[in-house]
Amino acid sequence: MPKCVVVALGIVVACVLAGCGRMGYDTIDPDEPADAATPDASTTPDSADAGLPACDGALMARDPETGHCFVLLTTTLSQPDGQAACAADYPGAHLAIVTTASESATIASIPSGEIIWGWIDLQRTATAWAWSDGARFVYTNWQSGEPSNQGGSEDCVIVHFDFGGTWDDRTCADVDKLHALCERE
Ligand SMILES: [Ca+2]
Repeated sequence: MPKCVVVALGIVVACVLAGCGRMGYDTIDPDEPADAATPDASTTPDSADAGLPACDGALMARDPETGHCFVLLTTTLSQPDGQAACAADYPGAHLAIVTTASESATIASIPSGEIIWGWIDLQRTATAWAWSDGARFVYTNWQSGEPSNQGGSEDCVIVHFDFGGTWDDRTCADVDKLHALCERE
C-alpha cells in the first residue's frame, strides 16, 4: 500500500475517533428556542414561591390550607428585631400571625428539634390582644390556664412545642431569649 494512502487512512480513522463528523452540528441554531424557554414542568416552582427559598428546610412547615410557610429562626431575637430578621432570612416573610387552626397545627408540626419554644407576633395592648398587621384577633390556641398575665406584665406570646404548639403569655423580656417564628405567605 502506498505510504500516502496509509497516511490518509490514518487521518480518517483518527478523525472518526475524535468525532470530526459531528463537528459543526453542536453549534446553537439562532432559530431554535433555547432550552430555558421550555422548562420542565416538574421543576417549575409555584408561582407564589417564584424566586423565594423553598419551604423544605429543617425548621419549616407549609400550611396545606393556605400554602403559607412557617419558619422557626435558629437565632434568638428580641421582639423589636423579629420582624426585620424574618424579612432578612426569608424574603417576603413577617413574624407569624396565626389565624386558623390549620396554621397553628402547621407550626406545631415544625420539626423543632431541641428548640422547645418559639414566639409569635401577638402582643397585649392596653385594651386587647393584637397582631401587628391589624388582623382580627379571633382564633386562639391558649394552653390550659393561659393567658395568666402573671405579675401583670405578660404582654408577649410563646408557642410551646412540647405542648402541641399551644400558647402562653410571657413577659417580652422572656421572649427575647427565644426563637422567633416567621410566616411567608
Ligand atoms: Ca402566662
